[in-house]
Amino acid sequence: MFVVSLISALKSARHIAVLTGAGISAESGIPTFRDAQTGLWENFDVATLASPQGFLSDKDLVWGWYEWRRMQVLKTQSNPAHYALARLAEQVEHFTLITQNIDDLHERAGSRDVVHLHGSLHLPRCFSCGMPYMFPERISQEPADGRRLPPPRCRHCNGYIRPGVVWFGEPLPEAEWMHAELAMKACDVFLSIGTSSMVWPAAQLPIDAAHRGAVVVQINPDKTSLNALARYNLEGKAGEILPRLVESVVKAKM
Ligand code: BV8
Ligand code: ZN
Repeated sequence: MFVVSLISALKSARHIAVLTGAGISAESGIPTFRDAQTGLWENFDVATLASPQGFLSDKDLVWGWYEWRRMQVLKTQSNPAHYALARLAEQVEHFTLITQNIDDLHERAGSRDVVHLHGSLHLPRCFSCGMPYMFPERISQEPADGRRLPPPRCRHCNGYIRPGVVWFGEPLPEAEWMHAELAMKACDVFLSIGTSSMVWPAAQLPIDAAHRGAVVVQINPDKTSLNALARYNLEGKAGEILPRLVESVVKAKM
């Protein structure tokens, strides 16, 4: 199923770095960024919705979108791809899992120290003073096609609560970015999984890893700009490929 040299590279790696994108959560039923937006958000451009300008121009639309997405995540569970990465982490001395995703499906599959480059749905904060906001225990049922929802207000300064994510045009969190760059510089193998490699600067990580001589492996059903640089392009679904790939590595280590 996998070429011997790929298994051998993974088996002998001291440090494996992984970058995941929305594609790894697709088999959990969470639509990827590139999939058509549905319902209320069908005719809105994602890059506008996921931006400070978008929020400031229509807070209820944007907050409603994130609450709809958060409900989706709360109602779903990790898939075999998430579990396979948690298992792979146990096979190697150093393992860094970097994600562009704002869901917690890696954590719920047992992955630890996940580096969230684009923040998290579960860490809302005040747009004005940055004060963290605690979601109420009771989970509201969002309608299937979504709805506008006024964001809560900050109890500290009465500002608007915003999602704890990195929007387009906003800088990535410094500590997370440094962590990701260090892993890119130190790794022997870099796995890029379920990302269209179109969002920067995250997309730069596998490119720089390849340029410094790491073995870059891409897992994606579609071709991306990384195909030209990756040493191995495994075309298919992460939930099908990753469990088999990790099983092969575990067997090779026996
Ligand atoms: C910034 C959180 C600067 C919100 C997101 C060059 C350098 C730096 C910046 C830029 C640059 N060029 C352009 C920019 C600006 C911009 C950018 O990249 N624009 C793009 C559109 C060109 N970047 C930024 O604005 C970044 N900020 O650079 O700040 C700065 C510095 C100092 C001071 C001020 C500013 C911030 C970018 C972060 C944006 N936030 N998410 C939210 O989620 O709502 S990005 C968002 O896009 C998500 O994180 C998501 O992950 C990502 C989309 O990418 P993917 O994850 O790849 O998902 P996608 O749907 O695209 O693809 C899914 C893939 O999965 C597909 O390939 C599909 O085939 C595959 N797939 C499907 N099914 C499966 C599968 N794979 C495996 N298995 C399956 N079953
Ligand atoms: Zn505040």
